[in-house]
This record gives sequence, structure tokens and C-alpha cells, in this order.
Amino acid sequence: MHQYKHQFEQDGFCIIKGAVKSETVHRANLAIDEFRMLHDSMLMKEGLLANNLLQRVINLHRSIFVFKDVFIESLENSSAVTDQYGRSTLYTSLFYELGSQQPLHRDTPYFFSGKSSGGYLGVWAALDDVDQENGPLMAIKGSHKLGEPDLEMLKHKYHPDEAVPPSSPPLFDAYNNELISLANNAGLEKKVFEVEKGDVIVWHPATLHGGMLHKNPKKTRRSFVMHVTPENMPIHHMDYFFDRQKKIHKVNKDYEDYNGRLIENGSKIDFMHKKLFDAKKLGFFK
Ligand SMILES: O=C(O)CCC(=O)C(=O)O
Ligand SMILES: [Fe+2]
Repeated sequence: MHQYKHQFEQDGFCIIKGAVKSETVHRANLAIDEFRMLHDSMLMKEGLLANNLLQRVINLHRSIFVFKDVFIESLENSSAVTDQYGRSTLYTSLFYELGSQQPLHRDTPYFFSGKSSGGYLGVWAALDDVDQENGPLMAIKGSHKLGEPDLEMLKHKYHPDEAVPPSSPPLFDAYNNELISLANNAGLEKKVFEVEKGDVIVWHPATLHGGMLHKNPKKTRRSFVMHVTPENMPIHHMDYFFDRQKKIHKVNKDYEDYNGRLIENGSKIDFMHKKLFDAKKLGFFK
């Protein structure tokens, strides 16, 4: 068995060193510089930079095409894990220059496939070296094996008289806080990922993970996160996660075949959930 597959099963995540070629990382960084040079004044005016940096840009691969190569190389070099439930396709992506600084969480309430594993995986590629200064990714070892907290209790506490909506931040936070207590009680250890550009981290959908404080925003943390699923996997959000009676229907998605892997088609790019753009309007960068 691949050593990283063993690590994934045991810890709920694995690291693949040097999965993305340095030449591809370099091309990605040049394209990002070019994108910023062209769009910075508009992004600034629209309030779409954080600390003067890009943060949580959804589906930027629709404008910066080299990210598709980052996807291909990341998946080819992690495929013992990422293709084990069916060949992985790209569902959505996130790009960061300023770290997410997100508290520990499971992705499952927002990426709910109805399966406990095999529906979705997080694949994270470093485009900068990352240490304690620039908001490293963190994860709780073995947290994918913790069961669920009392979902009914949580649902009734936050949405007593209504169905849970697709997104409910207070319920999401409460759910994750319950899991953090379970992890603390079980004495699970926190791993901080100090990695080099080109390294890739894969996490299980139920692994608690997040971003540490980005202490020095002068030092960017460029990273590209890929949310991958097998072909035509239905993905739902909190309304389904908290209501297991709801039937999950088959879907037939529209894909681009890029060098032998499927990438879900779409035309929009979202900046920090504040503003949507047509990729065409932002232009295409190689
Ligand atoms: O990059 C990070 O700091 C966290 C990203 C994350 O949690 C996600 O993409 O699901
Ligand atoms: Fe996440």
C-alpha cells in the first residue's frame, strides 16, 4: 500500500511532497501576478481584497487556466487515495493568498453526498512555502473516525420551527464545536502543516481542519484548494445534511475533459461571497 494511503486511513489526511512540479508552481505564480496586475485597482475599489490580498476566490481556475494543471498533477500524484472511490473530478476550487484563518470544521455539512466516505475529498496544493507566519493549514489527527454529535438536538436548538436552510452559520459552528469537544475528550492531536510549494495535502470529508492565524500578511500563503468528487456525485448542503429523510436524486453534470480528467463546467467566479463575475469578463490567463 502507498505510504500516504496508510496515513490517510489512519490520520484522516495525508501529505504528498512535491506533487506539483516546480515549473507548474512557477507558472501559476506568474499567472496570479499577471491577474493581479490587471485587476488590482478594480478589486480594491470593490472591496474584494483582504489585507491587500486575494482571499477565498471560488473557481478561479475558470480564468487562470494553469490551475487546471495544478489539479491534474495533484490528482495524478495522490490517486491511490483520491481515485479510490472512482476517478476524481473537479467540483469547485478555492484560491487564497491570505490564509483562510477558518476555525476547525468538517466540510461534510456543506459537501454532503449522503455517503460517509467516498463522496467528496479536499485536496490542497501549496503555491508558497508555508510556516507559522503565513497561516498554515491545520487538522486534527484521527478526527474522521469520531462519530457524529447529536444532530437532532443541534437542529432543534437552532431551527426549532423550520427546516434547516442550505447554509446556517450558527448551526455549522455549534456542530463543529461539539466535534472539537469530542476530539479534545479523546485526546486527539493537532497537526500543523508546514509545507513547501508543490506539496499537496488531502483530507477526508470528516476530518476537522482549518487555517491558523496568518500572522504576517506581507508573506503570502498562495494555495489552491480543490473539492473533488467522483463523476456525477450529487453534493448538497446543510438542508440535506441535517435531514437524512430527504431523497438524494441522481444528477447529470456538465464537464470539460481536461487532459483526461473531468472539470465541472461553469462560468462564474466568486470573490469572498461578495461579488460574482463572469470568467470571460476577467479574461483568461495561461
Ligand atoms: O485553506 C484553508 O485554510 C482551509 C480551506 C478549507 O477549509 C476548505 O477548503 O475546505
Ligand atoms: Fe474546509
